[in-house]
Amino acid sequence: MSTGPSAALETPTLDSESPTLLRRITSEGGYAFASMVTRAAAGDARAAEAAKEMAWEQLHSGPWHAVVPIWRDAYSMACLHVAKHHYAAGELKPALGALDMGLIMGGLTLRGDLNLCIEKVNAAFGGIGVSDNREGRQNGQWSKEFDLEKVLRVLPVKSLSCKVMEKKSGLSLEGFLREHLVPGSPVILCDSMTHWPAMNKWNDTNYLKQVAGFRTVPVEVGKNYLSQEWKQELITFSEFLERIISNEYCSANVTYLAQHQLFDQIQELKHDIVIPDYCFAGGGEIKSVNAWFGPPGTVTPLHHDPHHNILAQVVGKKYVRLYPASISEELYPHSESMLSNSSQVDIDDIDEQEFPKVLDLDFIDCILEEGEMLYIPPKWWHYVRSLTTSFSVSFWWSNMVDE
Ligand SMILES: O=C(O)CCC(=O)C(=O)O
Repeated sequence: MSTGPSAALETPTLDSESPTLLRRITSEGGYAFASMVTRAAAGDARAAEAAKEMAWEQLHSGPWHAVVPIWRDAYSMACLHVAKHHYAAGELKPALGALDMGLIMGGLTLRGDLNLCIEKVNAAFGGIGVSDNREGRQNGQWSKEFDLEKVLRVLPVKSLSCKVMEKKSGLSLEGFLREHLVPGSPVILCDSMTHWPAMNKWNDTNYLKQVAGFRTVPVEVGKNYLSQEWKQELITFSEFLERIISNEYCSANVTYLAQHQLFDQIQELKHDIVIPDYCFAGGGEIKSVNAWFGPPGTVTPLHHDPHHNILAQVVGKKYVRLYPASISEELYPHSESMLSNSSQVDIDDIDEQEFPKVLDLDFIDCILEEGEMLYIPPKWWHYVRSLTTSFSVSFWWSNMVDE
C-alpha cells in the first residue's frame, strides 16, 4: 500500500536519547552501528536497514539471556529509523512491520516511541484490516463445532476418568486465598470473566483482523516445542488467522501463537482483557500476561512453571491435565537445565517401557470451557491440548504469601 502520510513519525525519546544510547553502544564495540544510525538519521534509508541488520546479528550472537542489553535498545533504535523512512515514502505496512519487530525483539527504552509511531501508522491506514465473510462462516464467527465422542478419541489415555477439577462460581477473594492460593489447590473459577470485552469481540475474526491484521506476531510451527521439526516464524496476524481458518495445517505443522506478550504489543487487545482480582489476593505482583491462540490440536507438553497462574479461556475449549508438584520426580523431568521444567514423557503416547510409573499416577483434568478460568498453583505440572479454535490468556504472578 502506498499513501501519502501527513507528517513524519515523531520519536521524542529517540530524538533526546540518541547521543546517550550511541555512546553506550560504542562502548560495547558498536562503532559501525553508530555510524550507520548517524547516516540513517541524516536521511539514508539503506543505512537504517544496515543498522537493523547489525543489531539483529548481535541479538543472535549467543543465547538470548547472554545478549548485552544495550543491543536490544540498539535494535529498537534501528527499527524506528527504518519505520521513519518507510513512512516518509508512504509504505505503511513495512513501517508497521519494522515497529513491531522493535516491540518484539527490542529493549524497553524506546517502547514509548514505538507505540506512538504504531498509533500514527494505524491512523494513516484509516481503519486497518480486511473483513472475512466467506461461505460457511457466519459473520466471521469461529466454528463452535465440538463432538465429545470424537474428542475423547484424540485425548491421552485415561482422560476424564480420574478426579475432576473442582469448579466454583462467585468465589470471594478471601475464599480463593484460604481454599486455593495458600494450600496450592487448583480450581476452575466460573462467571468471573463475563465483563471482559474480549468475551464478545474475540469470537469475531473480522474484529481481530481489523485491530491487528497488519501486525507482525511470533508463532510456533510444529507438533510442540519439544519436537525436532518445531520452529518459530514471524508472520502477520492476518496470515495467522488465515492459517487457522483454512485449517489446512495438520498436527505436524500446526501454527500456535503461544506464550507471547501480545497485550504489551497490541494495545487494542490489551483493552479487551481484565487482570483478575484473584491475582492480587495474596499481595500479588504480575510477572507476565501471555496469549495462547491457535487452531484445534495445539499441544503444550507436560511442564511446570515457577509462578501462580490463572489460565483464562476466552474462545473455545481446551483439555487440561494437572499433576501435583509433589510427584515431580515420577514425571521424569529432562536433565538439561533449559528443559528441566519439562517432562520427558509424551502424554499423548506414553512409552511404558521407558516410563513405567506414569500410567499409574493420579492426576486431575478437565475440559476448560469458554468463560472459565483455571487456577494452576506454582510448580504443578500441566499438559494442555486445544479441542477447538482456542484463544486463552495466562496471568502469571508471584505472591507475598510465598516469601
Ligand atoms: O494453553 C496452553 O497451551 C498452555 C498454557 C500454559 O502452559 C500456561 O499457562 O502456563
